[in-house]
Amino acid sequence: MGKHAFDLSLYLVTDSTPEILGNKNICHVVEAALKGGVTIVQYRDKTSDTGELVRVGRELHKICRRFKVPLLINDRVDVALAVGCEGVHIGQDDMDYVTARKLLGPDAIIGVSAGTLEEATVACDQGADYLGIGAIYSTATKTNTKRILGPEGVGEVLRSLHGRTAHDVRAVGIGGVKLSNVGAILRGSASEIEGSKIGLDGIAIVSAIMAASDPEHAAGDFLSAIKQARVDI
Ligand code: TZP
Ligand code: MG
Repeated sequence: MGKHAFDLSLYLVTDSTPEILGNKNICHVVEAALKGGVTIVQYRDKTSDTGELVRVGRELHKICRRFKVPLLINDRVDVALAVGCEGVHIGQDDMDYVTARKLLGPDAIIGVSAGTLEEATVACDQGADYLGIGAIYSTATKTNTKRILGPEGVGEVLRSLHGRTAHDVRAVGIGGVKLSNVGAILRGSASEIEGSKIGLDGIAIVSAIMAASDPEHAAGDFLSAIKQARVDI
């Protein structure tokens, strides 16, 4: 899978906590979400030990490959290497981008979390393949978020990045995304500068899919809402 072919439209971030996953099997939930149309998956698990991360990561990778969807690992470059998946997603407190790139090589997908324009600019200049910008709204899934940007704040980061860095980086928004606010997020963060459209390439979701009673249906609804919002922009 060529790294430049990846589609950020509907980005699923997993969660293994009982509050969100309940007693469901993570692989079943991810497979259902893939059937519903998720375009990229990040295995995010802050509690399992390394052995478990590698075991579950390999299972998830097998499933994602059947759907030709890339799998990224949150935080852990070593686990991504052990799983042999498409890449990682790193935050500001994780291994730095340059070292991660050295370890993973040019073909890996490396995404970086950015909560401010400064963080976004650095990640972009270093060559991150995409940015995860957030939090858009406050969320019980991650309570240590530094800033709540709102759709307008996300739009401001995207506009300020435009033309400031060597290449146009792609971006997803994350934090508090629900079916009822997808349209507002995509429209509220979109703008146009000198004829070029500036906006999010997709949205990243944890609980609204991972905790859904029917993750396939939930993912399908999100994909339709994203497509509809794109028509409107
Ligand atoms: N980073 C910023 S907010 C967030 C992460 C991982 C959690 C988003 O979770 P949810 O359930 O989609 O609001
Ligand atoms: Mg992290």
